[in-house]
Amino acid sequence: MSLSGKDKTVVKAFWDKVSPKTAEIGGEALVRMLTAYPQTKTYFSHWSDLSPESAQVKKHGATIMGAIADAVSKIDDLTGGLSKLSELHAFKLRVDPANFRILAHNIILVLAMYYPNEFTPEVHVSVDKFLQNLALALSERYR
Ligand code: HNI
Repeated sequence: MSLSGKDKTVVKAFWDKVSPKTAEIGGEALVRMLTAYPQTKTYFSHWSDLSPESAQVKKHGATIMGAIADAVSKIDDLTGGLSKLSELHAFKLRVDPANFRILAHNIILVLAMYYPNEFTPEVHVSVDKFLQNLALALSERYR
């Protein structure tokens, strides 16, 4: 399921549109992942507050969205572009890669909430493909 030229154009344009709100979107997506998929909390057990109000969680949501914005700029080579981050999640953080798809799902959900008009079915399919490719690239160094 590789990204077509059109997918890339759609993703880049949509990411330009959401860029002013990415910190907020990332925070909301991470809070929702930790709440609705509580098994994901184990990786953040060293944090003092994992509640929906947690400043630490919100800040990390912004960090993740920063990394995704960077991935958009490397959309032609996600595997190479995300190799360092994949290595970190595989060997240091030891995050089960199934969780990348869970986070991707939550990001899609929040994008649809924040941009009910702009997040058309056409944008949805391209962003979904992009995030699945990103999850795959992040899983690359596990094997
Ligand atoms: Ni993830 C740290 C990016 C999914 C658990 N993660 C990071 C950092 C970035 C990042 C950037 C900071 C790295 C650094 O300090 O150098 N993470 C991403 C991206 C995705 C992702 C782009 C997928 C879209 N991470 C996940 C998922 C989990 C996860 C799904 C667990 C469920 N990440 C972590 C943990 C840390 C982390 C744990 C370390 C947090 C800390 O500061 O202690």
